[in-house]
Amino acid sequence: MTPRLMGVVNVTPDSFSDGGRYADTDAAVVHGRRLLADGADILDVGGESTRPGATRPLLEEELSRVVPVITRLAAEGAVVSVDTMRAAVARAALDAGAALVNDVSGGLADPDILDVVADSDATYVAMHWRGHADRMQQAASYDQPGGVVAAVCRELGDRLEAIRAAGIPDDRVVLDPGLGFAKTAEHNWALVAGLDRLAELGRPLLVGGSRKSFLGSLLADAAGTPRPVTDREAASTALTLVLAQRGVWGIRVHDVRSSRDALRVLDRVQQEER
Ligand code: PMM
Repeated sequence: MTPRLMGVVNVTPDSFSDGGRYADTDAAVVHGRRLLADGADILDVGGESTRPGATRPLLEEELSRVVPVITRLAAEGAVVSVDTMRAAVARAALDAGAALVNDVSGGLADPDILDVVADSDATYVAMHWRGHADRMQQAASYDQPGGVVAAVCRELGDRLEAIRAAGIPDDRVVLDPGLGFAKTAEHNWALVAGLDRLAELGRPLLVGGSRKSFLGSLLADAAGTPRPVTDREAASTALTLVLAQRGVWGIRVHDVRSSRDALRVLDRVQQEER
């Protein structure tokens, strides 16, 4: 099956790839419409930057960034996801029309978020996470047998238990390995190669690798300077194709158009094979 494309609408002044570009409501709504026209299935609206070292916005700030954008895009018929770790933001976003809660902490940052989702009919995306952005890179060590893939399976399995205990049915849960979150480039590649192991948890997978720094370091120049974030699109699109061939449920991307084109090419070849 063709994976869903989740287009990123960051309403933040400081996200690593597009921070500040869509920081006001109107600009974010226009950007969301553009992503829909480009072929997004879901719009992921976020008001907190999670790039390494970022500081957290106040609750009120986060609410005022995301709620008006979600209200408008959902009213226009878009399937909207809220990218938040806070229960109060999830609740307000669901009231504003969001259909998914994308929690990069998998319920660890604010456990009440699980009750909010349980009380709704929203889909819950639980990402693998080991701590807030100001300290996550210190947590990037996976020394147990099986390395990063085994650790992420184990830790996401624990989250799944907590999610079930909160009363969220399995058919509303999607898991995400959390590329770049408490992970080095090596860890990210191991996880992409090890997605089959994660799929054994029995839930669909969402993966977000678009424009992340492991692509920048892969494409570093001869002097070792990483490829800047503005020039990682072809690699991001290639990653979309790899992920689609591995059967993921969804792919979170910034440039929906190039990923949609790639998926159409893949789909056309697969039609021929059927
Ligand atoms: N990555 C970012 C933010 N939210 N959500 C999920 N489910 N998975 C991800 O990999 C993910 C995410 C960070 O990237 P951004 O700053 O470009 O939004």
